[in-house]
Parts: sequence; structure tokens; C-alpha cells
Amino acid sequence: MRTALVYHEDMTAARLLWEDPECEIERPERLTAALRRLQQGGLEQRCLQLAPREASEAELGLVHSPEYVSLLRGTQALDTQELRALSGQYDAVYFHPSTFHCARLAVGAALQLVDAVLMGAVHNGLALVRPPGHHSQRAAANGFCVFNNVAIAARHAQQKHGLQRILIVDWDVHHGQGIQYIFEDDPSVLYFSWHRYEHGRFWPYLRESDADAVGQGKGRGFTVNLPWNQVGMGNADYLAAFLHVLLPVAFEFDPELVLVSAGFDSAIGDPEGQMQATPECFGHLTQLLQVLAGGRVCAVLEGGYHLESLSQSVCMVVRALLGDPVPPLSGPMEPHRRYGVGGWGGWVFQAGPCCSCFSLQCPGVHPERPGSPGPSLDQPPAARLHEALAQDTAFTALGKVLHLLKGILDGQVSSGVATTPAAAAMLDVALRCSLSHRAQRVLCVAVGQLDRPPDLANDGRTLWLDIRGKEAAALSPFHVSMPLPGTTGAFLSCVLALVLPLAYGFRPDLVLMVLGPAQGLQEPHAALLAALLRGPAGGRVLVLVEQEPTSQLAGILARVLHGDAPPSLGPFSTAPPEDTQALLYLRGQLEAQWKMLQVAAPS
Ligand code: Q9C
Ligand code: ZN
Repeated sequence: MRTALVYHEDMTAARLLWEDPECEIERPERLTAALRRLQQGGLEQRCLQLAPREASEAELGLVHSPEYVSLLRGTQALDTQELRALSGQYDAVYFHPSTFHCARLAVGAALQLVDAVLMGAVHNGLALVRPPGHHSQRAAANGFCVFNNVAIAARHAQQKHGLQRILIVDWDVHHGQGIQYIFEDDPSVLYFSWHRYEHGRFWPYLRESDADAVGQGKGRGFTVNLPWNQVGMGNADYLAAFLHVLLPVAFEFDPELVLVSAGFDSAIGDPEGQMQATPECFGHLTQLLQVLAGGRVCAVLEGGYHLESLSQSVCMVVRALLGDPVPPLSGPMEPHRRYGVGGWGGWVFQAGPCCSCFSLQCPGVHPERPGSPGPSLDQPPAARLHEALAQDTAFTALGKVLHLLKGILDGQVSSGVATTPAAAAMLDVALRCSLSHRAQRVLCVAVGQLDRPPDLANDGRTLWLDIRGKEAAALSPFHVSMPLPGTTGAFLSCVLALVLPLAYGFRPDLVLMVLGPAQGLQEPHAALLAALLRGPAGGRVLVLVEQEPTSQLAGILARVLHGDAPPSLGPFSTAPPEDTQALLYLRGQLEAQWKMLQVAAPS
């Protein structure tokens, strides 16, 4: 099985025994609600279900002091008044007689998940735990956190599995200052956190949560903080943060394992975060992380206090981990500029149907074009065929391509790869058929010697992006050319800073990726591009490849479209100045129309 789910009912035992408005949101129903929703969506059953053990005291000692562990051991025998008095010594913490047991199970769950992934039993997984961990420090509980589950898991992965580079992505809405302190001088663990900050006026009110805290000594540059100075951040902001901040750094770091401090108080409806990101956003974030570290992603629950939002978000993460397509992002794809004033409001969280409602046949996803239904795909418009197709092999390929296309547009399959001769002509036909069949908008990403069909309407229904080796040009907001990037660094910039912002901003119903003659992309680059293009159209991707008979490329692409991690990119090489110039030029040309290109960085 591909995905592990680690959970133990005992972790619902700890609860608040006295009045405390600050702490009452961290309650047992958080786990039971999320788990029930996974069961209802048929997702739990598709995971390898693991019951955690309690972490040993030696394992707790990877991060915590012996005195602190002893103190926690002692809480098992305290009465309510004593527990309350001890809790008062810490900021936003409550203890219960079961806390020590629960907290050791929470750490044990994270360790078991990491072991299952690093020993190859599964590709990835989620540990549903409480108490959470990321605020906990060497000798202090803090912010509902007792032991630092993720930090201990990282140290364990280093010590027991010999890992040298671990990325921790903390998408909880609070700053995981506990994790930051533990690894701040350690370059082997890269810690990324975004968090509600409001210029220091939001809990935990720390100067060191700001963007200028970047780590110390040898660890300088290995802490990345992205403080949100206003509430209301949504899908576009989170996606932009990943594309423009986290992922460029993460690819260069090249982690062997990704640990996610997966708090869902950053989702819409949460009383703590006051943010607007919808549940499917967390599926997209998960999908983006899965292109790193060979797909070895271990998510560990942190916060998340709106039971409905939490449960739906957890389902989206598990769907992405399982390799399922994730529903397209909703809402305007316009990030807040400078985290500043204005922006968009009025988006309220609606308790929707359960997360299994996403269907490729969903009428909202495939709107019919008004007017005539257009030609049927069952009868390809032979009159449109290019001369190059007047051969048996080409006709066979055409049949295959149209069959796949129909399967994707009708929702029978989510994606497909076809090897084909005359890729340019195939693309031409596939594009016209999609636009006249069911797709409102089609994104074409064309690599190699492929011309945009000259008579293609410039009506905003097709976004044509080619990477073909000539100079950068934006002939219209819907016709963009990029030179073929010369290095891995340049390729990554092109994909993260241009292709994906345009692709997500366009909200296509279908992505056509075409690798034509002389396409020149390295296999890992082509695989990464295909993997990332699963995001914008809810997984609906058709790849056409004009390849040498001996090439393995189509097989690699098929596995990636299925949800497998793309192969490693190899050593990182920075972008040459001419490639960076080309990107900056295109951003200048296009960012008025395509808001996802705007990089909102504080000066
Ligand atoms: N309204 C976690 O999410 N209270 N801990 C903040 C501001 C403490 C959050 C009060 C929040 C702790 C794991
Ligand atoms: Zn939180």
C-alpha cells in the first residue's frame, strides 16, 4: 500500500478538566471527526493502518531534557487541582492524567510513520495525533503541545536512518517556534513556517517569528519564516508562497524526507487562524511537496479547531497522498499584495458535502459550452486533419489520442499519455475537440518544435505556453513563449515562477502537455513538469509524446500522472543570467493580467 495512516483511539483520552476559554478548542473530537470523515470517504480503508506504540524515554530525549520528561511522567499521578496548577506554569497548556500516555503515543505515531516510509513499507503517510507538538521546547510545554512530535521524528530519521537533509514544512497557522529553536543552528534540517503574525500582535508574540529570523551559525539560511501580517489569506496566497518561496529553496536543499507539521487552523472557518484557504488547497500543497524527496512525505497533525474544515482538509491531504487527483482550487487566484490592505473578503466557509463528493463528472467542473454541442468525439472531424496524418500509423495514433481525450473529458479516466507521430497535428485536433466538446478552457504546454495553430481563436479559452528554444515573448496574455532552460535551476524557475502561476491562474478544465520533435527536456525535467501540471485542472492532463521508439519517457510520464514521484533532478545548477532575464521580462509583460506571477515580498 502507498499511504500509511497512524492513529490510536487512546489519543482521544486527554481533555480539559476545568474552565479555560483559550484551551477548550483542543478537544478529543478533533481526532474522531477527522477519522470518521476519512472512513465515510472510503479513504481510511485504502491506507495501511498502523497503531502506534508509545515513544521510549530515550526517544523523547532526542529533543527534551531528562528533567522535563520526568516532570511529565509525574503528571499521571496528579489530581485535578495539581494538574491545573502545573498547567498554569506554561503558556496555553492543559494537562490531564492521560496526557503523558497520549503525548508518548503522539510521538510514537510520528516515529512509526517515519519508519514505515524510510523502510519502504509505504511511500508516504499521515499521523493523526494529539496533543500536537510544534510549540513544545526542550524543557517546556507550550500552545497545547507537550512533546515535539515532528522534531523528534526528524532527529530519529537522522539517527536511526542516517538521513542528512530533512525538510520540515509547517503549514499550521501558528509559528512552530519549538521546532525553530531546536534546529536553528542545524543546517541538516530546513524549517519552513508560515504563520499569522500581524506584526507581532498575534500569539505567541515573538520577535523571532518574523521573516528576518533565518537561523544561526551553520544553520543560517535553514530557517524560513513567512509571517502573514493580516488575516484572510487564501488559496492564492498559500499557493504563491509555495511556488515563489518554499519550493525554490526546497529543490535546492534537495531533502531526503519531507515532514509536514500539518496544522489545519490555517484553513477557512478556523477560529484561531481567521484565514480563507479551502480544504482542497491542502491537497494541492501536499501534491506539490510530493515532487520532493522521491515522494517521501510524512504529515503529522498539529492544530485545526473547526471540526468540519479540519476533517475536509485532512481528507484532501490523504487523497493527495494516495495519488488521487485533487479538485481544482476555488476562489480568485489573486494573492494579497505585500500582505497589505484591500484584497478580497466575503468568502464564508460552507459546511459542504463530504470530501468524496468530488467527481470528474461534476457539472460545475465540466460546463457545456452554450449553443451547439459541437462535433462528437466519436466521429473525429476528418476534414481538419493535417496532411501529415494521411498515413495508417497516424490515424491509429489519432484514434488513440481522441479515445483518451474523450475518456478524460467524460471523467472515465483522469489523465493519459499517448505516444504519437506528428504531435503538432495531434495537438491541433485534440485542442479543437476539447474546446468544442466539454472544456471551457484548455492549457497547452508545448515543448519542442510545435507551432501554435495559426487559426486558433484568441478568445481566452486557450492558454498557449511554449518552451521551444527561441526568445521569450508574450504575444498576448494567452500566447507565451519561453526559451528552453539551460540548467536545472533555470528549468525550476521557469516552472515554478512562470508555468504554474499562469496555469493555476487560468483555471483550465484540461491540460494538454505536448513533447514534440527536438523537445530537448531531460527526462526528470519532463516528469516533474507533468507531475506539477496535475494540479491546475484537477488531474485532467493529456500528454502527447513524439518520442524515439527506444525511449522510456512515456512510461515515466504515465507513472507520474498516476501520482508517483518524479525521479530526482540530480545536482542543482543555478540559472544562467539570460534565462533569469527572460523570466523577469515575461513577468513584467504578464503580471498585470496574471496575478499569480506577482511576488509579494516585504521590502
Ligand atoms: N487567540 C496549536 O495550534 N492560544 N497551538 C492563542 C490567540 C494558543 C495553538 C490565543 C494557541 C495554541 C498546535
Ligand atoms: Zn496552530
